[in-house]
Amino acid sequence: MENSEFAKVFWNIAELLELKNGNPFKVRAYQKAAQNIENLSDSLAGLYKAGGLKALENLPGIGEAIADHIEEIIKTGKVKKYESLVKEFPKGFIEMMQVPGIGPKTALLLKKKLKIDSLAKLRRASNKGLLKDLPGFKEKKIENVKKGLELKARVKGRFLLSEADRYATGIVDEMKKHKEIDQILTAGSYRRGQETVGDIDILVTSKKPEAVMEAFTNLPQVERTTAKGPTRSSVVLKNGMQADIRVLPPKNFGAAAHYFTGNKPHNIMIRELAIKKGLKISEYGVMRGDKWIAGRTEEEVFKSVGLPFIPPELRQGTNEFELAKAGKLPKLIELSDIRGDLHTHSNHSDGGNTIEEMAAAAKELGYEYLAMTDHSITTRVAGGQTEKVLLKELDEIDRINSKLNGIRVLKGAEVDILPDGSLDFSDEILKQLDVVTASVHSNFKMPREKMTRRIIRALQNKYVNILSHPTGRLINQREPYEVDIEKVIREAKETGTYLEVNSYPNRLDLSDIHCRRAKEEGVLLSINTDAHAALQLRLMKYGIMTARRGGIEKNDVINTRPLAKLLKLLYAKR
Ligand code: DGT
Ligand code: CA
Ligand code: CA
Ligand code: ZN
Repeated sequence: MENSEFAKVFWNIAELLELKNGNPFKVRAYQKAAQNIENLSDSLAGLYKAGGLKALENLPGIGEAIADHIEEIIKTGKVKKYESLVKEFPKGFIEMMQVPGIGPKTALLLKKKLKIDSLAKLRRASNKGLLKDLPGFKEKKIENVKKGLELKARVKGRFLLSEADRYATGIVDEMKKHKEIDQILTAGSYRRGQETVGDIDILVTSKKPEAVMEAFTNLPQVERTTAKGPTRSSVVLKNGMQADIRVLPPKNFGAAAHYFTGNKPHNIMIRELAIKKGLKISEYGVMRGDKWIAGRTEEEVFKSVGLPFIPPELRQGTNEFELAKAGKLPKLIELSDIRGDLHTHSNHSDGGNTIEEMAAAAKELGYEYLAMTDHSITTRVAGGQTEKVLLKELDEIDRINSKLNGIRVLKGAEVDILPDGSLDFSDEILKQLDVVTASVHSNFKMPREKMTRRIIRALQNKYVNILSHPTGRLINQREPYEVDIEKVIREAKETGTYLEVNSYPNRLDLSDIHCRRAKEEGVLLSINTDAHAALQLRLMKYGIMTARRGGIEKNDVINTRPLAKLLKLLYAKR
């Protein structure tokens, strides 16, 4: 049983309780549990096996009740509470509710008037134009339902990078235990660091392919095997994701690694380049006529067409060949360049750990600094704090800093950008902080102009250092709010505000494309985790992958600077 499966049960329980107008604290508790579980790097089942209920209860956001549910799922595969909740709703209701833009009222109306109780039926009705006859279905509403259906169709079968990572890493670790395996590599969109991954592509060299196939199809992560051959197999994993494996002779490994890393347009471009040089590149190697001339390593493949190694994240079939030819490939930022995290939460707002625990975890990662940016007043649901409470937190940070060695906790806050663009902490308070990140957490559905003006006004505040998760999108869940990101980028440049790359796996916001735009405009970035628990500080790698796809280098990112330089950059706006 995978973490994502547990999380899904709790998301669903939260949703159903919310529909019943259940206790909002309970709803929040289930959501929090689900979110924390999704972002856990250890497996829940493993933790339970090693430490029982106690180990579960020690996790952030997991109380006794939820730990019991987890145990129940492990032992019986289901949760009674959830099953009985589901029974309280009409058939198809829950499926409909999963379409963004459809709430409970709409779902009931659709059922009553048009007998719609499945996505397929909804799609048909929408295509036939039947929705417009329903009471309250104006153009805007119909548009929203259509968009929801589209989003639903698009995300089908794509998984968050973090989920692919958890499986890929688990599988590779497990496979490495087998002595028959020499080289192993996960290729495909996962290796390119794409924000979502369709399936996992694994390549192996081995003298005993059959043994490898045996090991692969018997992995604990495997739900069922869909194809098993002497050198190729496909399986469906426990979360429904497909994984393919290929065993190759060492002679072909580099060429295959290159081919299966893709992407497809990149592959087509390199093949055309090869043809111009009288060569042929395939997944088996580089050929001149009938003669195999290269393919053991990816470097060899690139070299055969006169190019340096192009990092996987840049293999997008855009301008990477031009850059490579001109010797202008960026030297991409690496995880080890990061010296601290500038957006994190403690139990002063909705985080699961104390400031001290967060600081200890940051120190363990080798960081020099960690900004505590707990929520301000407006985000009440997230435990936002009043100014008075914040002042107490600042005192606590002073106390902690006087005890700590080798790491400095920076005073910060994540302030809400209110609908009119003002902030919910006064400048009097903000000026006492080292780091202020500002973000939109409410009123997402504003017209584009108004939202753009709202954000720009916040950037103009001289205490705001960072705009957090600038577009508000939630991958596979929510479209970004309507905002003129070009204008925001220019205003960031104008005001000396930094833009965040939020590493939370369902945010990755700024996206790779927007990172690239920001760099072109000379705007510096801050790659942060938005960690709500100490373990989540490790999410940084996903922000790094996203930035790398955007061609970002060490110097483009403020939190690669040593503390003194960072502070200078943070205070430069005042
Ligand atoms: P995904 O799995 O949808 O997230 O994306 P990828 O990029 O991992 O795509 P996948 O798994 O279908 O194939 C892995 C790589 O194999 C792909 O990035 C490029 C290569 N490839 C697959 N099909 C073709 C093809 O028809 N032509 C070329 N040139 N390359 C292909
Ligand atoms: Ca793939
Ligand atoms: Ca594949
Ligand atoms: Zn945050």
